[in-house]
Amino acid sequence: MGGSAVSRLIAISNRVAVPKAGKSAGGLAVGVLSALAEHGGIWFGWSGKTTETEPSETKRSRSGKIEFVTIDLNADDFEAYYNGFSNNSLWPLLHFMLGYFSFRRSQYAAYCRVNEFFARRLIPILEPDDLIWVHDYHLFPLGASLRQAGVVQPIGFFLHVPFPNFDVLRALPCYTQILNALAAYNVVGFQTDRDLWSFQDCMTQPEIGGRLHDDGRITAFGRTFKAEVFPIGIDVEECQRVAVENFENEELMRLGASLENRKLIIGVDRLDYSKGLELRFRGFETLLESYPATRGCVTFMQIAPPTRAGVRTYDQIRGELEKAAGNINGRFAQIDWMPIRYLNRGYSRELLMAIFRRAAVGLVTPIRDGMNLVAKEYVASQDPKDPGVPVLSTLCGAARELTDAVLVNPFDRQGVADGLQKAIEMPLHERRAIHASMIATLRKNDIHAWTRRFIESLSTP
Ligand code: ADQ
Repeated sequence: MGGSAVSRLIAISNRVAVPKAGKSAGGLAVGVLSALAEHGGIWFGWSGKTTETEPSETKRSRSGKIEFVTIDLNADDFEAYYNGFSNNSLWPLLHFMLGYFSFRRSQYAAYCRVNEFFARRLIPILEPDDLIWVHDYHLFPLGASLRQAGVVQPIGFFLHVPFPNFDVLRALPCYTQILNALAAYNVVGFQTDRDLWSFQDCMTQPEIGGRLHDDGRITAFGRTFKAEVFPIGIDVEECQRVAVENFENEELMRLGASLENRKLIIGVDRLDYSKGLELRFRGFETLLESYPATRGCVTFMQIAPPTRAGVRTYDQIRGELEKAAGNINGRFAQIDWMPIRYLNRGYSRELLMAIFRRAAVGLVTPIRDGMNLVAKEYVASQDPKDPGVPVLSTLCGAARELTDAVLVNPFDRQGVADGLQKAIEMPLHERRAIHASMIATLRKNDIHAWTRRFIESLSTP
């Protein structure tokens, strides 16, 4: 690992997921936790608490090799920074969904203020040999704020979500400032080559004036930096172990008994419009319409806990989804069979991995997703002797690696239905063959490789 073995890693994200019994971490948190567990270091970010007055001092706690350092945020600033600019401007923009996009200057100003506040609170804990790794779109300007305050240590940035092309990005009135802020990092990392190409294209637009060098570095806004692809992975062995260990627990037994001999199709997502859940329900409806033999023989279980409650669009999609599930169940249900089981809550990681192993099909059809770890976890949890089949959207990062999955366009209802039918009917020898090749890909690009490659790049000038 070169110089990185002696450097301390400082990971920074909006939210710090201090491990709690019975609570499972989301996508970004799984990656950051694993990087820090391996390397040791500090995880710095928001505590999850807001205050009406000036936020109190930073809080520190430790668990094994990881020190958690958290700060509270002012309630008004948090609302504008998080629900405002991060989730009403950047999230839809970065997922190519301009229909959900809105912009307010006051929210962007609060976003910059919160990033400066993060920098002010971080600086006192930094040491000369530290490697600083900033995560995700909430913190685009953090590197620039740290540089302005004189921080000279290497600072890297990883974007967990997609990066859109220039014609989408320029809907954001402050897009130049965002690109300028990204040029302050030593390394800017993306999930897939497509995200990197979009970023390179944005940086080299005539109005930006950047230059792409042969070695992949970019010079823009007076600075030269690396921009590279680091597809995030999972801990394959851990997923397999957790799935096997929990396969015979009581809840799994009850699930098995309730399914009788029906095949289980599983979907697991945060309740977010980017995950394409209503379209997914309609794709399943088309399966029941086009392939009548599936009626009474398959059960689709969608687990989707609400996120970002209080943000209008999130409350709205929750209502729409409940309506679609009720509508499809009303149309096709039989006295002893309910086509869709829609569970509007989170489950433990232990139970999820075991449910994945029980499911004949993993239905993962976001309309945009940086990577999508559920797709990878589904594949890793399978029994290699009798594996299930992922039906995967072409519009998520994971589809760039899991090329042997049944790939579908989530907007094409019939295509999703045909994909589901293909997965349901796939013969054992074919399921085994595609599973073996997907597992080999997941092992090569696992979470340890992700961490190692990013830290190596950040420690090499
Ligand atoms: P997310 O959008 O959160 O992550 P994803 O990559 O699928 O999406 O990760 C979700 C994680 O949360 C998985 O580990 C999953 O097991 C867990 N999870 C999901 N639903 C759950 C539920 N109902 N109960 C309990 N756990 C649940 C963001 C980006 C992704 C990118 C990741 C990592 O949007 O594109 O893959 O970061 O970079």
